[in-house]
Parts: sequence; structure tokens; C-alpha cells
Amino acid sequence: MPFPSDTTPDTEVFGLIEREVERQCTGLQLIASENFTSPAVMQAVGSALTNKYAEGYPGKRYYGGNAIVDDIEAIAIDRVKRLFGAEHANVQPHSGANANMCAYQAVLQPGDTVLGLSLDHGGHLTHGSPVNASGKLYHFVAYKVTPGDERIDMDQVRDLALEHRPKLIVAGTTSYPRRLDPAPFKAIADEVGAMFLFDAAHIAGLIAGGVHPNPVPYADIVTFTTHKTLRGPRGGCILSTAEHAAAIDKAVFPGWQGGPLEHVIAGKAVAFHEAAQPTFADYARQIVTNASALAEALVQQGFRLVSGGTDIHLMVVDLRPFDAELTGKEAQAVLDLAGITLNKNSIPDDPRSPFVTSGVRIGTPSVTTQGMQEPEMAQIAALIARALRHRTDDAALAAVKAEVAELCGRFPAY
Ligand code: DSN
Repeated sequence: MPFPSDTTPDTEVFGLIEREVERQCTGLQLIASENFTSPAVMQAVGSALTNKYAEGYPGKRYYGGNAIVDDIEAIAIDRVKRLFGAEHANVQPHSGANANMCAYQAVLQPGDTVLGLSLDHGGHLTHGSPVNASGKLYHFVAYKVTPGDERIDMDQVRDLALEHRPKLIVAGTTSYPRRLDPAPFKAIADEVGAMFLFDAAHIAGLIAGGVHPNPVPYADIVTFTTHKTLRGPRGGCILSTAEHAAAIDKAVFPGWQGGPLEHVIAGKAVAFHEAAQPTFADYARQIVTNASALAEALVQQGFRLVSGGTDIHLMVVDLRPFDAELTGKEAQAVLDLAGITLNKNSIPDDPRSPFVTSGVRIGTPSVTTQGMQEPEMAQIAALIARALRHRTDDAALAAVKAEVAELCGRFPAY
């Protein structure tokens, strides 16, 4: 029987997809949590595996016909364990948020005390924000960055750990521009008898590429997303010690999720294969080199960077010294008009609300995938500054947009 779209193609949706591909390829993609995944990953995600129900795990499914799916999921598990040196892996979480909630469910009871980085100082919603289930189910106590150097205050982490005796300490960030050393967190967790969870969502690709310390030898549980610096399909993953393996698997299914997305798991397997290649280490190194170059160029343009710079793939720009009137919200909107995509972001102790903010977050994973290097980072900083300086001048913004398109045309993503 023919499919309806064989005779009546959905030109509406496919037309919009085409436009989105064009947007991605003709503008600068500077959202730190985004990337261009490979055609091989997209082929796996767009495959007939989407048709299959596979509740359970390889060898223990609730439906028939899963022999091939079992092989695919087993390959994904094996590859990610080898990539990070982990004892156990669960590749089924649909997202990083799910991965975190499953990990909590595996080792915590509702009401248990947990330490996590405050959202407005660079943490994540699932690290105990009161508007998120993590903050409603568990008693999160937030640590912050120091006002002086804007780096995580490890003395405060230790003091809070001694005071509150958490069952779990969470280290992990979404808008913190510095290396996150797992060793001091582990030492504090050991001192107070807490478990240690490291959320590597942003930096998983940097870890796989050898340019950031690997938390796996230190943490009981490591969660991450597969679509950021790791450059795989949109999804999550949990690594753990053998001790927590059974509890993690039970928390993911049947605890938190139903049928796994085996087409996405196949895409994860492809991404883990790609991340294990020597060229991926070159990619990870260039992401960081580009971020440093962009940070330096932005400072030369008159911007202040939170903590003074970056060690990783992202930076947080405090817009106030550049222009006291300019908010993160307006900067994001103006840059959108100029073909430069990034996101508004709170700076530590931001006087403006999270919907307005005084900063923007900028990341280099996507432009590095396109092959851009240090000279292009200087050009990007100049384009950002020009657009923001002339933000009420439509002709100036159009000129920036044309230059952005010309730059991206020299570095096609696909
Ligand atoms: N939305 C992700 C980010 O942009 O960092 C976090 O979940």
C-alpha cells in the first residue's frame, strides 16, 4: 500500500526543513550546546530502527524481533565504555535532563540532600532549580562561584558539604567557562561520605578528545548529552561504576522511560565510533584553541568575559562594559538579524532577570566543525561588535549579515 506522502508530498514541512538547513549553513552557529552532527549519524537516526519497540535491554526485551537491535545497542554500550574507560553504560536516556533524573532516582530517595552549582552561576536546571523536578523531589543546596575570580568556590563547596552532609555532590555546568577538575570534588565527597555525580553534558567531546580531565575515574556516575561537543545525535547517556549498574538500568527503564529510541542509539554508536578516531582529538583541540582566540578578540573589542576568559569551548560575555544599556535579550535579537545565533545568558549575580540578562554565551563547537580557525575567530568577534554597536541601523546589520553569509559560504557544514 503506498504511503500518502508518495502521492501527496508534505511540501510544507520539508520546505521548512530546507529553510532551516539553509539558516544553519548561511549563519554563524555560536550556541555553545549545539553542533553539526555528521551525515553518518543523521543516516542512522533517520533509519528504519525508528519502527522498533525494544523495552528492556540487550538480551532482555519485552518484545520479539530485537536480535539486531540488541547488537546495535550492545555496540553503542561497548564503544562508549571504551571511549571513557567506564565500567558500565546506559545509552537509553532520551536527553541529558532524563539522564540526570534517572541517575538521581538510582541513588537517592525523595528529600535527600544534594549539592549542585546554582543555575544563575552556570549550573543546570536539573541541578536543583526550584522550577525543575530535581529541585522539587530532592533537597538541593547550591554552591556558587566566588565574586572575585568568578570560579567555582571549592572552599564553599567543602563548607556546605560539611554543614549539610549531602548524599550526593553534583559537579557540572552549562555556562561556566573554566575547566571542571573532578579531583577536588571527589576529595570533598569522600570526606563527607557522599556519592559523586559529574554532569559532563557540555564537555563530553572535550573529554573524549583528551583536552579536558576525564571524570570517570573519580565519579560514581557520569551523565552527558551526545549532541554537544561530542557531535552525535540529540540524546543522553549515563556511565557508572559496576556498583551502580543495576540501579541505573532500573531507573532508566522501567523507572523513568519506556521504549528506547533505537534509531538514536544507533546514531550514538556512530558518534562514539567517530569520537574514537584520532582526528576527533584534533577537532577537540581546535574547539578550545578557537574559543581562546575568540575570547581574546572579544576582549580587544571591549567586552568583559566572565572569569576573564575560557579554558573550554565556551565563554560568557558580560555586555555591560561594552554598553551599559545593552541587555543579553537585545543582543541575541540583534545578532539574530545579522545571521549570528547565540543565546542570552545570566552573568553571576546578574541584576537583570533570566529573561533579560546582562550577558550572552558563545561557543565554538559548530564553527570548528565547519573548519574555521583562529583568523575566522577574530573576524567573528569584529562582526559581533559591529552589529551590536550599530544595532539600530538596519543597513549596517544587513551588511554584517552579508559578510556572515560570505564567511559561512567558505566553510560549508554540509
Ligand atoms: N540547553 C542546554 C544548554 O544550552 O546548555 C542545557 O540543557
